[in-house]
Amino acid sequence: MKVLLIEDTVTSATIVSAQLAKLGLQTVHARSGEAGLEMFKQSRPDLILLDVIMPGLDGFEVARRIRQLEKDGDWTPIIFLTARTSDKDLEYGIEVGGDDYLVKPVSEIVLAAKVRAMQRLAQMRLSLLVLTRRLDDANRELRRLTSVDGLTGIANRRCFDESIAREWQRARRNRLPLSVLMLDVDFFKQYNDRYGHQAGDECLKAVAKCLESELKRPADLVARFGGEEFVVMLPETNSVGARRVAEAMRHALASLELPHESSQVADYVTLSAGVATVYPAPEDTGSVASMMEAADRALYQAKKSGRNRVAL
Ligand code: GH3
Ligand code: MG
Ligand code: MG
Ligand code: MG
Ligand code: MG
Repeated sequence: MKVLLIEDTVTSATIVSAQLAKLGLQTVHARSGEAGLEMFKQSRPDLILLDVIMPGLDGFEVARRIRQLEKDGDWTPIIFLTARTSDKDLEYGIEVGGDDYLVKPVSEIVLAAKVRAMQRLAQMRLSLLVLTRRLDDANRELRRLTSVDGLTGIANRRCFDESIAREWQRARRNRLPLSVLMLDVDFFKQYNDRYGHQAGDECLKAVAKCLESELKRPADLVARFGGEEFVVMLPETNSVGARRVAEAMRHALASLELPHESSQVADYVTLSAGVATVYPAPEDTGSVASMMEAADRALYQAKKSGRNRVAL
């Protein structure tokens, strides 16, 4: 533990330094408020013992400046060591940022006890910082867990719902197009029947990864909507662009040629996609739900007209 003693009177400083040395504490001594502030900046002490009456910057002003210099969450304990005995002075010392106020001369026993009290406070503060960091980590993990699909690791429905609501409002405010794709794996029930549920799960993971790798913009989002259905949000994308993305995804999955012997459209895993694009305006009364329904209807058309295709 390093102590910064700011004291203009040499005899006084010598006595306190000796007392601190007996306590096993390393002391640096500044003989003025100005020098004390410099030493504070350079040596970052664990404790400051601060005289009040000094030529130039007095102790109260030094304490005030130290508190200003400290960054958020920083704290160095300050104990005033002074000849001023009035309650008003004590009150003022605490107000400007001091943590304790001792009247000179201070006995070795009192000084030792007060130093120990500050050490205990500093320790508590450290524990609190550690706890806060753990809480932040836990919060971040919780947010991740509630927005990620457990099987595939991509966004889940909840995350999608939140994102699309936000994007819808943004699109409305800025009169920008917004597109969604509904994707559904073709004949997936047969895939499970043929290869087993475990293989089905692996297949869904591969599909998710494949779809995600087709996203180009940071604002785009692919989520697992449920079962073997996926949904893609494409902000600032018109229907031409949306269709292009849907086709790219369909093509990317087909190109993997994941074997699917029980499919009636190909001998590998394929998907069908429905595209919906809206151009909402601020006065628009439409809703996210109606856009999703439109995408779902388009998906139904894609299924009905043969699967492994994109419909608008
Ligand atoms: P279609 O081409 O019309 O979409 O036919 P389909 O068989 O894919 O559609 P259907 O909705 O009849 O069946 C979906 C199947 O997806 C049924 C269900 O067992 C399977 N499935 C849904 N979620 C999961 C999952 O998490 N893991 C696995 N392995 N299978 C799932
Ligand atoms: Mg003095
Ligand atoms: Mg389905
Ligand atoms: Mg179905
Ligand atoms: Mg399906």
